[in-house]
Amino acid sequence: MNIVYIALGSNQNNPVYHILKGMKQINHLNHTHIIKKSSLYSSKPLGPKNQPDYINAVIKIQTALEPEELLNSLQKIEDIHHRQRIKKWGPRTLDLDILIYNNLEINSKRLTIPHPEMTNREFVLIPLFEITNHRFNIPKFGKLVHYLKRNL
Ligand code: ROI
Repeated sequence: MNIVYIALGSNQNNPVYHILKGMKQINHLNHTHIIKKSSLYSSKPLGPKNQPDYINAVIKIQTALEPEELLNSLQKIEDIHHRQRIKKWGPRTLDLDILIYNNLEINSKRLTIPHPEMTNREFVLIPLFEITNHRFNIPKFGKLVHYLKRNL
C-alpha cells in the first residue's frame, strides 16, 4: 500500500460542494481510502486576482494505484466537475494535485512529484501541517515547518 497526499482546490460554483464531493469520489476509487482530511481553508487567489477566493484542503490516502493510474483517476474526477463549469474558459471547479507519493521523486512528462510548487503555497502547507506533525519531512524538500515559517 502506498501513502499519498493530495491537494484539493476550487473557486467556482459552490467550492465547498466540489471539495467535499471530490473527497467522496477519491474515497470511492478502487483500492483507495482516505486516512486523514484537513479542514477546509478559504484562501485568496494566487495568480490572477480577478477571480473568487478559493477553498483548499489536503487529504492523506492509502492506495494500491500506481502514480500514473492515480493521476488518470484524479483527472477523471476533475472532468466530471469541469462539466459543470459555467464559463467555458473560466477557472476550474475542482483541481486535484498529487503532492507526495511515498518517498518517491518522479519527473516524467505527466508527473512531477513531490509537487514542485507545494512549498511556495501557504494554501497547501497549512492544511498539510494540520494532518501531519512538526517533524514531517517532504521528500526532496525537507522539513515542512521550515517552509511553513518561511511563508507565514
Ligand atoms: N490560489 C489559491 N488560493 N488556491 C488554489 O488552489 C489555486 N490554484 C491555482 C492558482 C490559479 C495558482 N491559484 C490558486 O491553480
